[in-house]
Amino acid sequence: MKDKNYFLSKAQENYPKLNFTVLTPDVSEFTASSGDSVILDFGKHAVGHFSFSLDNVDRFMDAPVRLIIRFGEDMREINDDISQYIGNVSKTWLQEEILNLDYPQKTEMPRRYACRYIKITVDSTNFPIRLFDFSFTASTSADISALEPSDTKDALLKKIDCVATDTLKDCMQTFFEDGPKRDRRLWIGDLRLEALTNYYTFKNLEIVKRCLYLFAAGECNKLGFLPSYVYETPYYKSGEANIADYALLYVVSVCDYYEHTADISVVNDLLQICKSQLDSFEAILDENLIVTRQDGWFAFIDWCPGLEKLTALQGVYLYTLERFSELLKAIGDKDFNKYSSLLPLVRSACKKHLYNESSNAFINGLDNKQFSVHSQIWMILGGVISGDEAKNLLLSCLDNKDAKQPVTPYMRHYVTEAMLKLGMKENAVQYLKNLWGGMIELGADTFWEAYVPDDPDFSPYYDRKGNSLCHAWSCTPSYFIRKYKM
Ligand code: RAM
Repeated sequence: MKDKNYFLSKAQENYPKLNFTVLTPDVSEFTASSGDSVILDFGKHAVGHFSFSLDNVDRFMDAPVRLIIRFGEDMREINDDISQYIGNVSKTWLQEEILNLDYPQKTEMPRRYACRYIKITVDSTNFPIRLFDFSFTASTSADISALEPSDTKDALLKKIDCVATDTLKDCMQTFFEDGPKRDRRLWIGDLRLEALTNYYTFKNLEIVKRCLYLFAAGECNKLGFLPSYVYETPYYKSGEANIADYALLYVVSVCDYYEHTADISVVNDLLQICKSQLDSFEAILDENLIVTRQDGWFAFIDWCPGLEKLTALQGVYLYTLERFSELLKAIGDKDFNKYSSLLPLVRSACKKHLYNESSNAFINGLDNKQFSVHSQIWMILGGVISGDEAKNLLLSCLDNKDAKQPVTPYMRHYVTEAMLKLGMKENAVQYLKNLWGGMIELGADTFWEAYVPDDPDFSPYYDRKGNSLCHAWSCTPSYFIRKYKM
């Protein structure tokens, strides 16, 4: 019987091995009195555990020493005044500890951090102290020795590929985390893009299987959609959101997995769940085959403020239907016709009800007449329009200052994919260079959760300090560069 316990046991069978590397910083020791501070630079972003030693200098320390230890994914996080934090994600994600050390000792900090820099401030000590033996034990389930360099001849793309694989490596722990600083959770949208990139880089199939099974064990909401995220630690827990686009992208993730492995046993285990995701979506279409608005956090698409999402969501549905039909065909499933016959019907419904002939764009009442890149891209990916008509629309919406624009590398992944689908490889290369290259120009060692070129402080959470600077869904340039031989 394929129940929660079965899926969890399959997830456990595929528990990945973690690889550890010990990193040392640029500074080897530091002598300090109250008020002094030092910044350690480990030379690259890493995820793991920090240890150091404390000793007296001349006189026995006489009283406890109080240290403030700040971990920063970049230098801005080291220098930020976190007392001013106003974000809507918990301030406990900001990585800072106060340690009171009673005696000279070696300290192995128990919590895991994501950082390149560590700032140690000696808040209080009676006599000068010596800090030394700094060490950071980094972990990842990626096997670096399995990573072949990309073939690209382009220097910037090469650099982007390295930063992208570093991003993926640091998000690959005992499952695909969305961000090792925050939320350290398994989300479907992130899983899909991490798995895709992993097929072309570290090729760790166990972790993909594990993540697919972890979702299979989750609790669906009353509409029938899978949880959008799950917790794995300290025990398994199904997440509280059930976003429809993520539920659909779970199905796509299973299709991707089969495409890359031809592993029918996993597909057989997950097929019924995939079908039920599409059936649940079909159940919320209106008589014209267009999705109806539902309560709560129903669609994600992107963190763009004020975004209307239903047209884009409808595109995700088509995209999934197409991929799922291909899978069913490949495995000779009896329900192939049931799903594939919907494709042309839903596509023509979209053209009829969601496309505005006078503006040559998907601007419609469903989304309060909002013009967004998101709607156009997902309608293209859903196959509602194609050829020159689609190319012109894609270029014009990206160029239009009045159109809602993507704010995450997640949505920009799908913009890039749409370009490649339309054969616009040159545009795709330029797009990767501008957007991901833009983060590198600003000093990124790993790619960020959100990036708006004109507004480097942009945060979906109202305070940049809450953003994750090593975010799974931003790792896909390596997928594009390697798959499309850029
Ligand atoms: C945030 C994270 C995660 C994403 C969800 C929708 O909490 O950035 O990566 O998948 O939002």
